[in-house]
Amino acid sequence: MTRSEMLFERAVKRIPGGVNSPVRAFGSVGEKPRFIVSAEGAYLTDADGRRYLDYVGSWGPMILGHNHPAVREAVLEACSQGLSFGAATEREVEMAELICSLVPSVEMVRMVNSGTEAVMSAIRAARGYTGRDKILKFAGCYHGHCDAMLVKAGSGVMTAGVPDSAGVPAGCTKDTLTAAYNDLPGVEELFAACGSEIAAVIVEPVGANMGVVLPEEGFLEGLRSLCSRYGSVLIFDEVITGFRLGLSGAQGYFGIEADLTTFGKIIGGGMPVGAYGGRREIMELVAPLGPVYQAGTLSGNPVAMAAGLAELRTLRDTPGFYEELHRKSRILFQGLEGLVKKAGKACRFNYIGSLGSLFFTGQEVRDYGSAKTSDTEAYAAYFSHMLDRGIYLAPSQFEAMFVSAALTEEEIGKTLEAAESFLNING
Ligand code: KE4
Repeated sequence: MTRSEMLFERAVKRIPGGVNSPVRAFGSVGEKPRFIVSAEGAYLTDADGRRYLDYVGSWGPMILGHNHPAVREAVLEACSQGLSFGAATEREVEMAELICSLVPSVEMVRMVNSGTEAVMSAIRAARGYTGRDKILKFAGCYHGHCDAMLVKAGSGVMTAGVPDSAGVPAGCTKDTLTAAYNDLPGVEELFAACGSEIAAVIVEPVGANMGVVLPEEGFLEGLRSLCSRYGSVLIFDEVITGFRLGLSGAQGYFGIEADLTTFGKIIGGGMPVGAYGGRREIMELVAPLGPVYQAGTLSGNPVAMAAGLAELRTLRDTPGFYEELHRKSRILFQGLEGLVKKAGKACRFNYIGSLGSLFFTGQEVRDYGSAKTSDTEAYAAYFSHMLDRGIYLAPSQFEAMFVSAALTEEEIGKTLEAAESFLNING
């Protein structure tokens, strides 16, 4: 029995599913989770001393690679000054100023402790600002686990949202409408019917929680113009894309400004951090300034701020950081795309910047419905094949590959070799 197996045996006795977040249980790939003890650069090391090239990167924060010296030293220095004060600190001011300087649509920002908290708070601010109740989301987009967002995918656009989790009262989802990603006509129809009741549209500007799904030409622009026309708040959930696609995230990449934006992951540099921010007239409604209540014991925690500031400043101050990250990502993604074409296997590869997904389906993947045609058993076989060769991919078809700057072309070549051996065997 491996040490990871022994640890998992203990874990399942005291932690639901043995993990503190479901995807970590490796359930959908039929493997037992590897317990990680350390990470450095592009590599994870598990409890049995096995090293893996990491394409999860803690689900996004590790864009610089693991244990980056600038982040580590900033955290150690902050720790030496005390871990938490429950009081205002300079680092929070610096973080707010930095985010506002990098994302033009963000005039004010509030720190929280997770992406879920950022989304929950942004929705409340949008409802407080508009005095409306309805929220429109898209099937296949994940915005954390606040009740209003746990809505059965694909529930009729016009009908009240049906909870997609036990323990969520129907009342919490009745005002959540769901449309199909990239289906602008469907959204236009919905706005025509009840646009005056819609407080906000929340969208992942690049879908990354159904695998990677790109917005089609005109989709985001259409959401922007509909929200402006009907006085609804456009919320870009940039928990993944924020500072991943570039210093101004997806809004900079696509040239579309959101009214509110949610952040997480990279802004914490690996520590628990989320944030929401946007137009001053909306954010000024947030307590203690206005009537929209939101609070948090550890929000803006000085150690977490130190980690996030070090990461964001490194991204901002490293000349050509994103160009190089995207150059290496293209080598990997175009290499994988070429392999699936050569193997003739029913596969599709979607990618943008340093995010990508291999789908085991012959269909173009443009929304949740098409993503769900993917053969998840084939993905599980691919995952295990790669894991056995020291390549650590997302343990689910419906997640993304996250490329970090620590990856070298040699390691990308090793990844492509491992993928080629799978596709040749299973082509
Ligand atoms: P957290 O509450 O997990 O920090 O963030 C929720 C969230 C919000 N918005 C988007 C676009 C997200 O992707 C997430 C969380 N992402 C997942 C990965 N797909 C986190 C991994 C996990 O759940 O363990």
